[in-house]
Amino acid sequence: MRFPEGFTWGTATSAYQIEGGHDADGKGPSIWDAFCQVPGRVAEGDTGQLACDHYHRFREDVALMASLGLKAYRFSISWPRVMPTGRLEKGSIKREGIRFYSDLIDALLEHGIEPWVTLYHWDLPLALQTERDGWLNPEIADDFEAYARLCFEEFGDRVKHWITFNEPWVVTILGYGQGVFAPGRESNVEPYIAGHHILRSHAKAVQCYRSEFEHQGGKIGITNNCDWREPLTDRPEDHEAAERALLFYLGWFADPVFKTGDYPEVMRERVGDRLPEFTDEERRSLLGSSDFFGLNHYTTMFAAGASKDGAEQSVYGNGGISEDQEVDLSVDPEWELTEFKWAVVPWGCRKLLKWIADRYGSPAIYITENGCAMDDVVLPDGTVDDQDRLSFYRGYLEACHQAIGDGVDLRGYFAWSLMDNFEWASGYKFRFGLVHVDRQTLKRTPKSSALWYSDVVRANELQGEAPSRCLG
Ligand code: PNW
Repeated sequence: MRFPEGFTWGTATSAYQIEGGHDADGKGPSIWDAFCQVPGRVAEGDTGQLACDHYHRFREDVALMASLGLKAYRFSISWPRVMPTGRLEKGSIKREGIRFYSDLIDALLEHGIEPWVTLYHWDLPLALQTERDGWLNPEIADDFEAYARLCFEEFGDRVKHWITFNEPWVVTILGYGQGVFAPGRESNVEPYIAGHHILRSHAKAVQCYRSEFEHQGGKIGITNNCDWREPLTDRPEDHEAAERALLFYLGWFADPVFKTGDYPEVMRERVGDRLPEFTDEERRSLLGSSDFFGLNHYTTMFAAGASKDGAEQSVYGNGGISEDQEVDLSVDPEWELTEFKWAVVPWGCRKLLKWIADRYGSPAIYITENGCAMDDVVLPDGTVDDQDRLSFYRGYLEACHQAIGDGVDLRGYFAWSLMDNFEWASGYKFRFGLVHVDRQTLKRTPKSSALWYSDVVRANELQGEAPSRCLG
């Protein structure tokens, strides 16, 4: 099984999950620094204060990436590390923070690893939350644009792939709807407002990049997350429920950018006044505002038309504001579960890719995250023989390959994650990494699946010379 020439192979991380150095060199606090201090919000009272200490040890980590044969590395910039207050004010830019990312980018390029940079992976500067209501404030679009411009200016000579936002759905539903992620708010109105201003902020940053930095010759886009929703039965109401669930999950953020410049009709009908309206100019600037379709995909659930006693079975509830969707979700008890309780269903990945290609006119898709949490059983030699993760990656990469066979324009795949890290409200309990991180000593050791994954990468590089080492 061979992937198309030029297919991008990488891993992904995010700043707060790996960097540590939470107050190093004048970094400002983020909403996640604060959220971790609220008793009970994060398992075991864990925080990202030290995390993988990547801020101090990034050169070792880049060497690990090189040893895995990675061609691309997706990471995020911590906004409060480069702009501690989040706003462009006199003296508000931290040169030390900029220096860190600049050195990281140089180290990657020296190893032939292409940097893919996410501007917002959830660590909002705390002052923007406490003083200005975070993503609920329309003016945040100007602050985000100023921050994005700074990044383009400082790093755009070397960074050719930008992602404005990681997973607006998580920011809004988990951060403003269910309150399980920072800033910890619970509402059935605020997610739609926050989502609205995230989309406006995205469009502004893209406009800025395209009008002022065209000469840098890079690409810019947005990454959304979506699980697959399979109709529970052949009943029409279950088919409608599955489609509705996908539109509330992914269509919410993807239709405005890739299809119509506006929210899906079914959301307008069901959410009514709680769903804000775009101006004509905003619609125009949103439509076409992504050079590629970034997708984070993890799992699959069945969807059925809602019954009153509908069960919620996912870790984070049913994938949106449930009363607005009226969809019951469930899983097949036969499906294998990861430690995170997300079901392993590779065919769901293939179907979702096809659904995206069909709905959005075959965009260039990059899977910017896919992976699983599995327990690490450490062997006496310090390595981890993680057969479960290995079979997860084999299954999902086969599904990706099949999707390409179905005509989907899939251009790349980033494994989540490079190494075990701070898994948000779950702290350090779950291990998503290709590299084992020993939390006592912060020693890092490749797991067996990491070696297998690097075989896939290298086999593709060899272009037909070593079929026996290829996937399948
Ligand atoms: C993503 N859901 O988060 C994030 O981009 C990563 O930072 C994170 O570590 C990874 O997936 C694993 O959790 C998600 O509830 C969190 O559907 C929750 C959901 C999806 C993605």
